[in-house]
Amino acid sequence: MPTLNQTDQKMKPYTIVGVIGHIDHGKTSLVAALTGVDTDTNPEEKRRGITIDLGFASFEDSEGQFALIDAPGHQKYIGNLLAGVAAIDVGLLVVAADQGVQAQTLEHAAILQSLGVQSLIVAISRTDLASTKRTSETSEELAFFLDDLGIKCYEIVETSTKTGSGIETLKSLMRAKKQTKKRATCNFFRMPIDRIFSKEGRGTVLAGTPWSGQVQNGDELVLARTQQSFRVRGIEVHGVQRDHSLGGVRTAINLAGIDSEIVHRGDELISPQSYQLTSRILGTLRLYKDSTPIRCPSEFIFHSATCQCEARILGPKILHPDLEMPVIIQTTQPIIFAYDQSFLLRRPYPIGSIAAGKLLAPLEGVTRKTNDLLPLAMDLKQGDRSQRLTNRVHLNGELVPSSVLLQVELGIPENETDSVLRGIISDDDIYFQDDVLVSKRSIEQTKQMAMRFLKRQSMQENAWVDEESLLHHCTLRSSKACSKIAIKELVRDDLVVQSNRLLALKTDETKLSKKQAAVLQTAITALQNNRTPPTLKELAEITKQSPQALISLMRYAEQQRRVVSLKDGVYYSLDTLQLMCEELQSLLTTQNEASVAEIRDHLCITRKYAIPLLQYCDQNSLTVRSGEKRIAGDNLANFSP
Ligand SMILES: Nc1nc2c(ncn2[C@@H]2O[C@H](COP(=O)(O)OP(=O)(O)O)[C@@H](O)[C@H]2O)c(=O)[nH]1
Ligand SMILES: [Mg+2]
Repeated sequence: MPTLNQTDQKMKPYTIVGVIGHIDHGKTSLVAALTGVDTDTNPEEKRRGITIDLGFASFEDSEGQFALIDAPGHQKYIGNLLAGVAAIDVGLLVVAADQGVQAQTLEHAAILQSLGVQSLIVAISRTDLASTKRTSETSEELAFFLDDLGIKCYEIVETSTKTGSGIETLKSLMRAKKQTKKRATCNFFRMPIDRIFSKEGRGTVLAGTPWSGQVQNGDELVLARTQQSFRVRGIEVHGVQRDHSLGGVRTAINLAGIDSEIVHRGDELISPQSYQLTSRILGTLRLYKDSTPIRCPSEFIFHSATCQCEARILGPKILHPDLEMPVIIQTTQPIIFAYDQSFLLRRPYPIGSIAAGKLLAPLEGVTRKTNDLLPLAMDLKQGDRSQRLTNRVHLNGELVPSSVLLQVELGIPENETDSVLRGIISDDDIYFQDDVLVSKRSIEQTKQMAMRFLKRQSMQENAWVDEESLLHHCTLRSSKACSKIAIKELVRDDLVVQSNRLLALKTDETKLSKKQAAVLQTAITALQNNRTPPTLKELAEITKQSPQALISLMRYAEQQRRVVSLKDGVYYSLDTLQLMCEELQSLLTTQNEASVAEIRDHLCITRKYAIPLLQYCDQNSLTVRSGEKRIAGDNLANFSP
């Protein structure tokens, strides 16, 4: 929503008034009476005597500046109206005294309410064409319908542009509703474009009401849809050149080198690396109460900010009238997302707006099913700021808490982001690792997935899986950071055992199949009391297994502390290794240091075994290299493998 920035001291209170109502009820005439400007400027508008596109005019007095947006009343141009009223502060609903309440009177009132416009003024217009009785009937009729819509708070004024009656009262009502409150706002600039025009010698000018942030001459802005960057060459506010503008103020921006052909109403200008485009969104929606229930998926015309496109509501299965429901929206065009942004749904047939709602989270990169996602919408809507962040982390599984995420996607004002973040990091449900927030729930899910994978592998006689493969499997559904934490915790909690880069489910031997146990026993028998035992390849031949399947069993035996694995596929039974280490100790006690050849001969082994054995000894501080020789290491005296 528009905001005024306290830092902009020079500006008077500034209020945008959206003028709405049924066609021919006197909106354009009222704007002219208030501002002296005829907003029906285009030739077709003149010829047909109707407003097709948005009109803009303003007046200023000692108390403030009022920007008026004259919206077209005709149903056919309601898209233009929506683009215009997306960022207004006050609604001015015009109802002709002589015509009474008409279809668009009510639709427009409902739209304003859906968009969350709090301030409403009603002008009962053209009173010179109606009797006093008729005028008060129109007034009563309107009160009845507004009450039915749940709109209770509004001011009412009777006007005639012909006689000038009520115009001053209308002005003073507007002054009473002027925008003086400064709202906390997001730092990133965003301006939905509602008007594009060319100016002699200056090229294309894009106008709209910035929703957030500030813009300065010379800034770089991005046309969101095309992701092209342009430099700001000029800024105008109500026809006056300015060096900057800000949220909530009607602004016209001249961009260097932009071609008017590439910009359309509904496009947005944003600061670089700020707002994101999305086309799948979690939100909530309320179907108007006069609607029938609607089955989903179902197609609608979608309006948000100044953009209009088609959208599909993917879920839930049925939308019930007058009930706030979580929804998943798929738009045909990517749109700019901000937390709590209003949207409206219309149907081309039967014609009219049918529902309104709020956007709560972009679903880019979220692969969870509709039924899992829908329950999160209400939590995102209702929770306090830190719950909101927690829920977003649960939704995405993992998030980088950037200022764009916090300010734009969660609506947390900049001065509160630190405390919200500190609060959530001390939360047991969220992990903060490598600058990433990870949800405990998604770690638990990833753990289960990893366990299932290891179980499947072990049933295929491949109990030992290398870490990369397990990580790869987990990242099919979870993020890398989350998968890493999950694996680390499984090992920490002793559910999974790790041997170098290999991982397996922790089981006991009874869980080996009979066949596996027999194969392992054959292999271990071949190793026992053997200083030059068969290596892995030879063991595979002896046991008639593939080396891959045997590795898995040998890792298991290692975990069970029955064998020790050295380099180059050499395995020793535990007692053989122990015996050789004792012999090595006595050698290095008698002669302080020994060469590889001396050790080899002393232990009665060949070089093929001596090299991996000494590597193992060096790694475990049983021996220490000293040039070409070995001396006793710290652990040799009391070694147990
Ligand atoms: N007599 C009278 N005619 C009015 C008044 N206001 C508007 N009109 C006429 O009503 C018609 C529609 O007015 P306009 O401002 O274009 O309505 P809009 O479609 O709501 O913008 C025009 O012919 C106006 O001259 C009024 O206060 N008194
Ligand atoms: Mg008009």
